[in-house]
Amino acid sequence: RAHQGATIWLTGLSGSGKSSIAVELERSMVAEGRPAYLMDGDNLRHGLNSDLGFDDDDRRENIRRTAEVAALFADSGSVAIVSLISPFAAERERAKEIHAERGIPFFEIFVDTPLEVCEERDPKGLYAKARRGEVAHFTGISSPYERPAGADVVITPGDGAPVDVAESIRRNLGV
Ligand code: GGZ
Repeated sequence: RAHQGATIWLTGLSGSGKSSIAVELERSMVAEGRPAYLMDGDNLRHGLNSDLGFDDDDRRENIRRTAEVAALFADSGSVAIVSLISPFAAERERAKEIHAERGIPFFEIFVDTPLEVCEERDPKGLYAKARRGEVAHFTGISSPYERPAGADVVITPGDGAPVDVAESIRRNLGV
């Protein structure tokens, strides 16, 4: 194949900024003629995963399906960019294994934005709703987020604008 595929998996809280970074990663690669495709949790939940909610079992299934689809894209030579809260360490580990079993490079990016910052941003008002008890199982409020221990890259709010973070991730990973 002309291109070696890979999966870049961004994990972090709602409002952490992972989607903004993911968009810049995709834009930057496509601008160079590198096949790249963004899979965003929020969007996948309108189609492929429209039957899933936010309890633990549904999140596990959400992560599993997305990992399988990402591996297919990556196997075709594309860079699959996944932006999913993916709060459970075991399922992120499984996503990594699915790729390893098929010899596909897999990179985990932890967008480590503190809960207080995400809640302050609250772009969709979901944290406020969760605090009022109007959204069940909200990550960071009423549902756990297990922080990754061995991420390939960790991003914190001081690291700069998404466009710059995306470039530094690409340099760092050599993709
Ligand atoms: C977390 C929720 C919830 C609950 C709706 N908990 O910031 P957003 O709005 O645009 O993206 C979030 C998205 C999370 O879906 P994921 O598929 O990434 O989650 S997971 O990997 O845990 O399966 C958020 C919105 O959906 N949202 N309800 N209860 N986020």
